[in-house]
Amino acid sequence: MRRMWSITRPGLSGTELLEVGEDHSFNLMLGWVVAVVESIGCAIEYGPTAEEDPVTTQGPRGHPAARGRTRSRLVTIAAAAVAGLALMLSGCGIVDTVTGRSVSTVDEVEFSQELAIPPLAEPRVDADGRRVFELTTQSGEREFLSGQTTQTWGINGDYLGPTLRARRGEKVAINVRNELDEVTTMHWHGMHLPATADGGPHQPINPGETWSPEWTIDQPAATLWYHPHPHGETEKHVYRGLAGMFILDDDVEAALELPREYGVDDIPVIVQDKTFDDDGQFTEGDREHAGMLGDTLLVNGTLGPYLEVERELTRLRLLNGSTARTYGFGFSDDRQFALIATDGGLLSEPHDTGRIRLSPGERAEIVVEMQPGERVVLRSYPPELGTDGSATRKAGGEDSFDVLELRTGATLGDSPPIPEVLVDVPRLDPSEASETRQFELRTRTINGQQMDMDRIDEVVIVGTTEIWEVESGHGQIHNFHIHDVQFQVLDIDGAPPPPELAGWKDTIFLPPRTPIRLIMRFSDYADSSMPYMYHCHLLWHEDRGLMGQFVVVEPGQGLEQPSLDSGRADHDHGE
Ligand SMILES: [Cu+2]
Repeated sequence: MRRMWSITRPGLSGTELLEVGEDHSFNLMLGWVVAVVESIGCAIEYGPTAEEDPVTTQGPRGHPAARGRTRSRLVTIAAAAVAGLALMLSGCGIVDTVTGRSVSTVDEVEFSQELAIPPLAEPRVDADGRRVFELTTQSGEREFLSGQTTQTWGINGDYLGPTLRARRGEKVAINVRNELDEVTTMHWHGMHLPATADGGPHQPINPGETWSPEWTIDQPAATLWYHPHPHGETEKHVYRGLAGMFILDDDVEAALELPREYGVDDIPVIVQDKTFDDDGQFTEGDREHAGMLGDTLLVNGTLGPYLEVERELTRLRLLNGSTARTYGFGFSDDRQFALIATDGGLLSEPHDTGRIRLSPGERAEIVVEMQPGERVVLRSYPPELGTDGSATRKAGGEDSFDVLELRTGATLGDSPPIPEVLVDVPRLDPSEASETRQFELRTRTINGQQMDMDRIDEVVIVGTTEIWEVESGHGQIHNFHIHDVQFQVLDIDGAPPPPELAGWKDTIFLPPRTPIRLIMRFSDYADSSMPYMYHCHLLWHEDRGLMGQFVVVEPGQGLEQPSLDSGRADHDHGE
């Protein structure tokens, strides 16, 4: 039996490889070596086999990663000692050592736990008509693995947080209390709102304190989410469990015949990858190009989940809540499904497809049809990353996972067919753009600069439309998230966007060296003293400096120096 779940770590550290990997010629050379070796058909297995290590028979739930790595290091040393000979004779050992190994949990997951549905938060309505939510960040523990207790963070609980829900036109107020021992923040990802309410690094919440932003919901129905955004620490805070879904409703969506009974035929699906150590704790710090890639999935915090489907049509609100991993979602029998919404809301019409790629932070609402007496698995197939050679493997581009099993009983409730037309998505007109800006992402920088809390990178005039050209300027993947606005994709390397990228988006995947033009309108909330963020949503990249700041100002308004120092922790980007 092959070890299917453990990532063989390279001999170099992730950081060292990242620096080497920045050199395109090295990547080309590596790609060439890999191609040659793969054409020879080498297959040296590293790590223990099931016969050698009984722990591995636990499949993807056993998490023998640490032992596998120890052995990998021994093998690495041995391989290095005979490097010259190995290269001449086969090359296999060296190549496998340098490039890592893909992960697959396909057909390995026991779907033994019912999918947890995050509870709907129950806000009170105050005298001013505001819907008031109470959130508390806290540490906790949970038994993900049978017999082992994992230390976690959560919101109003031990892991993840409740689903917030509000309607267009409503005023929301959210009290976020921080019961952690360190500074955090809470960002409303995808929300159009004042910069002071955004929950970025300039709104720190000190331990024991409460932060209380409020704003009026003024955007279409959508699947948004919330998560911390502390300067340099976002990866850790999200990875440990601080995140939740934020569903927006409106009259337009409500008038459509779509599945919308929460937890029945409208299901949140928050997908996160983890690696557990021998003690059942989340491992932190073992990173490849994209960041930390785990070998085990949690869905809504459930390991090995199944869902008892009750109706013919089920709406899945997919959220990639992972820190680094990009997924290629589809079903185990390759059935088609209807993509109905992306980050910022419904598409103009359903898009029938068999795959949807989601990079960290992206969402997709899909509707899947089931027959009575069926089982089908939501799977992540190797995502199309556009990378070459080893960069693909290092970014998780060869990995596949069984995510969630959908089961039906002997009968199913009726569902009306999905409407053929959904909503009007008015196209923003590039001829109306008053500004075009370029953003080139590299290993540690955007446009050659690392994030600086005290530097405003871009100044936008309120009420204007802009075009932002974003591109990964080297051989690795990134993505790009803009706070405050939903954007549209004008073109990708000059070509019009495919249907899945034709709707409202706030986060977009960036394949290597592929220019993507986005268009967006900054309609209101001018505030020259408080910036919004734009950044790579691969959270390790963000923490390392792939982030910048923009302010939205009134025409002719001067740029005030933001008062940015309250609660700010010193942070080293790791030069
Ligand atoms: Cu990045």
